[in-house]
Amino acid sequence: MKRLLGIVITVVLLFTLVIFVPASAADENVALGKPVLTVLNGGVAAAADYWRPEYLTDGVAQDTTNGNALGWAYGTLKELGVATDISAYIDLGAVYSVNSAVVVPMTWSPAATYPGAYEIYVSADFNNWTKVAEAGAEPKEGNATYNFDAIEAQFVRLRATSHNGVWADDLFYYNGFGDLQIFGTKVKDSDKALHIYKNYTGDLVTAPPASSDEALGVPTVWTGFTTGSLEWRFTFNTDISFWAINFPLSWGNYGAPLKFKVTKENDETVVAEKDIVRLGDGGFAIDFGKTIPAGKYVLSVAITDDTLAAEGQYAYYNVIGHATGMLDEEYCLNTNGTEIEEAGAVELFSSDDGRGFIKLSEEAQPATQPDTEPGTEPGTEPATQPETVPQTGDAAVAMFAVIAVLAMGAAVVFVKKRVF
Ligand SMILES: [Ca+2]
Repeated sequence: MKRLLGIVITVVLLFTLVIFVPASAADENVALGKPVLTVLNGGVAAAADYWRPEYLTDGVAQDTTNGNALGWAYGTLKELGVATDISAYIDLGAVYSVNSAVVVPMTWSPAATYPGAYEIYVSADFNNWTKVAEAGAEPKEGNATYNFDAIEAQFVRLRATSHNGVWADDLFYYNGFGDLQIFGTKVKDSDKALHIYKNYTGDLVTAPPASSDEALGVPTVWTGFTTGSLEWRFTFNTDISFWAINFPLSWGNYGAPLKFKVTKENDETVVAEKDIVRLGDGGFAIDFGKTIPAGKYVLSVAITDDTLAAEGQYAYYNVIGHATGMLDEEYCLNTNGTEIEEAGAVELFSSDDGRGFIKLSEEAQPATQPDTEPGTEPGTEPATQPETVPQTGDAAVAMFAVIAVLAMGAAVVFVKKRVF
């Protein structure tokens, strides 16, 4: 591992430092240091500390003083093609008049890690989004600057829609960004924020699940194993609207097809649904592409393939991990078939202030936010387009191996520990 780390550091030193230039003297990078929340639809985070979401707003292509801060990156299954739907949301923390965005490519491996197609949206309320920039799938060298008519915004969404097709290993395409900078001036303070509401008050229990209750000691929610149902149903009540459901701790095998469905608790009306293919272990968020109003709901997580493995159990499984301080049955009901299960750790992403999970017996609040498809505004054409200079880098080849090892390492360790 030291040798691999050496390669990383060498590459970092070789290909370094893109420093930005503000759009105008009066404007500053208002995204600098601001919190980033990512939603990997069908994707997996690059499994190493080199590619963390917060490196998207640390102000530089890569932080060489930190050694490892290469940017934000993730992968999606190669067999699904280069199209992807991955978003990073930035909360600017106040309302700013913004007029320029700068996308800084990741630079530790020229060409290979330049971002593919993306779109940038801004919003004042997290419901109505205006597209201010977009770019094609070609790898983009150098900073891409987008100037647009000044608009008041607190939230920024960077949505990646394709990989550049260069950065890959046997299983995954990878995509990454060195930095996203938003320039503007402050208009006013805001009491809104991107919130994460949890159905637990303690810490995630990260020990991997075992196959029997005796060995368990760690309550988890299983879907699709040797026994039980292929569907887990989670009934909950909220006083806030939410736009994504996050499972911060989860295990699932490669290729497991899952359907997520949110229905109203009282009349089974489908409010939102989404299909994904699991790519391996790791937490993940489901972005339903709309804001779901406060209310009482049933979340169904179902494996849609009941194929059996040679040993007789279901071929696919999905596990939702546990945490300490779980809310009890007054707040959340968990059923797997007819069995009452332990609660899985669930988080709601919201821009509302509220209590989050409330007792099932409480009267649900009326909708506080309209249903809005993100990015449906006509948007503003970008004033400039990035230049395209495709390149190849031999150093990238070594890094592909490193990333593949890191990404798959956790899954391999887990599988070895499992007893089916
Ligand atoms: Ca950065």
